[in-house]
Amino acid sequence: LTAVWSDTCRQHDPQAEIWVGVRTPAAEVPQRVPVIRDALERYGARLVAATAHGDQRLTAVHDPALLAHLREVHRLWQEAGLPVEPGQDRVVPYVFPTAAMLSGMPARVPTGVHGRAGLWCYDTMTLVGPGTWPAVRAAADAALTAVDLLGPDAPVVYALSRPPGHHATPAGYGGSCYLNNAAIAAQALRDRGYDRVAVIDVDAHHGNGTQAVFWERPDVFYGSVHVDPGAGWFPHYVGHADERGAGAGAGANRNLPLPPGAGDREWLGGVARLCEEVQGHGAQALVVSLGVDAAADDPESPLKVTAEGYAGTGRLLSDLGLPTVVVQEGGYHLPSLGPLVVEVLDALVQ
Ligand code: SP5
Ligand code: ZN
Repeated sequence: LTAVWSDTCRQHDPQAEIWVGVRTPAAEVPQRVPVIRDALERYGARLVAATAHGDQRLTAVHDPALLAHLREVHRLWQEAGLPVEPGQDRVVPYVFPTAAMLSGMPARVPTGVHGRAGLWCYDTMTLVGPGTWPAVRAAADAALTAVDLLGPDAPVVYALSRPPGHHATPAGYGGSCYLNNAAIAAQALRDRGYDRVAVIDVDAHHGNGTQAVFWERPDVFYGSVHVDPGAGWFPHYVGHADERGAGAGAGANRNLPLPPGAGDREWLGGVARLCEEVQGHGAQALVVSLGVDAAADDPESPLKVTAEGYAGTGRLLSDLGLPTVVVQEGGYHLPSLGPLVVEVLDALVQ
């Protein structure tokens, strides 16, 4: 197994998330990087350092203005002298343009960074600090390096991308995600000459960002199994079963929401169905958005997938026999995070 990582991914330290108005300790912590890295090392993976890639690979998926905003916002926030509580020097928007945009009236982009921050961010859980941009950039570079390394002698390559990416839309960050590492990898595979690519998302949450990127695209299938957003779970607004893509992409999107409390049987049934759809789509390469936050002991989802369920997930993905780039998404229970990632990867490389 080839695994790409970057120590720079540890530099992002959000410290907290503001959830329903309450500052709570962050679940998406820097320690996730060494925890997963150590498990890969014990497993005997070949660890490769991520290499730098140009911005064109990112702007193939994202609005260049989102990149510019993420690169600069923390510095502008500091320069504006906005009030911060001691030791909590993080960007959190307080006003969002949603209602103004939906009104149909002309809405102006504010000049002040405290007004403008909500234009690019859709929640209060996704904080930006001084190390956020280098880490976000390194996470995308890890995914792109995994695409580079994919080949006959490395048919499965894993990218330890952190912070995660699947909630990041073309022009909006949220859900602890800033740039969409999996979508960037899928587009890079398209550009490498794979005419049809599939993304299978097994994070506990729906990948609204990846779905948005490929919504009208027939060449990139997106399929996800996740906790039902209609039952009150993030990302709340999308991820329902009737969302099938639009325009030329109609039919190339499949959501399989599960009720809270669902375990291995329902989960593996969903993964198996996504694999069938990927075969029907005629995909020549696969990206797996691998979150392990559907685990029974994970604090961020009510799903109850076991270690055996994750091994079964890896076996189903392996049976597709496709060149596969695996990109890390969620997974927040630090004691089981590394072992569960290895469960999936070990089954996948067989
Ligand atoms: C990539 C990914 O898994 N993103 C997850 C985003 C969903 N987070 C939802 C947060 C729900 C409230 N969490 C509060 C728990 C206390 N830390
Ligand atoms: Zn998740």
